[in-house]
Amino acid sequence: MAWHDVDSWPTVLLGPTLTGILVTLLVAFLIPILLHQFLYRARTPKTLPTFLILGPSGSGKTSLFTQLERGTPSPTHISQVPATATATLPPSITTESNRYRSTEDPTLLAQRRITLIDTPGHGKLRHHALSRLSAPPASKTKSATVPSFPHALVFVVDAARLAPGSDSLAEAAAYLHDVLLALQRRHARARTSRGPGTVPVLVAANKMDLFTAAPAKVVARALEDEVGRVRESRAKGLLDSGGGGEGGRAEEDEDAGWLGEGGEGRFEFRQMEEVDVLVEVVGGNVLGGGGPDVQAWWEWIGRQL
Ligand SMILES: Nc1nc2c(ncn2[C@@H]2O[C@H](COP(=O)(O)OP(=O)(O)O)[C@@H](O)[C@H]2O)c(=O)[nH]1
Ligand SMILES: [Mg+2]
Repeated sequence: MAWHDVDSWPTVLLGPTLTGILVTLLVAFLIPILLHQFLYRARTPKTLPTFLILGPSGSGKTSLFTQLERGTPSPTHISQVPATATATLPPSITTESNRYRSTEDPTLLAQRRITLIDTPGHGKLRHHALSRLSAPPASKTKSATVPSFPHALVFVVDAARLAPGSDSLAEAAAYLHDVLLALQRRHARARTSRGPGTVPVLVAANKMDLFTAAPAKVVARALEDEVGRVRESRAKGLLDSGGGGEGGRAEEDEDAGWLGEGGEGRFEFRQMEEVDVLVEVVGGNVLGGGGPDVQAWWEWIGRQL
């Protein structure tokens, strides 16, 4: 039977028959629905972008975590294990990828949610945070329970306790140095020439409500100076213990590393841009008589989405 015969199936479909009409209707209505389903699935991320909160003990990480989650800081306790929560961006914040979208757009709402992870700051518990910095990204880890590399980092410091020469400054800088070095190593390990992608790091200079708090610019300088001192002393320590032997050198090349490659003199956060780590120091406060001031931090979070 040829296709142009009166009773062949193309002729039947094109003719004014009930089957033809039904098939046409089905196709006309199903295709847009299926297409929408397909595109929507592909565009909606399965996991929310993760913001990892770290920093020394007492800097205000848990206060910030609850403030961003609930809009109010709650009484905090000493954190022993990482805590996870979902937060929604306040309406006043525009995300970078949705700058030109109408605020009425329903897809906007789905993209305004983030996952926050609060980590313990105590020296012995920092592995919780640091282990995530060498983890594969969320898109590669199948299970949600396995720690994955975060979308961005929030390093909280107490801006009122960063006086030059103080122990608290030394502690904050040593932790920050280790975090930045972990990110630099991750970049060096990447097999593709494009690298593992940029990592935004917010240094949240907290407790700006206290009159002893230094402004963000001063906090940035103090941290840069002290991180520079940490990298000097780490390099010296390695040379001393390396002993100049063959084994010592090989180990040094693999495991050590000078933070901010290339930069020999003063350490600056800008040197981290070479390894796609973008550090920004922004001031604010979670508590305080005048109420919390976390708007600038929310704006930074919005710029990373
Ligand atoms: N004045 C002031 N105190 C704060 C601020 N944020 C946190 N704190 C206090 O700092 C202390 C440590 O806070 P916490 O969130 O437990 O720090 P964490 O150890 O980093 O989790 C608590 O007593 C908080 O009340 C702030 O913005 N201003
Ligand atoms: Mg805490």
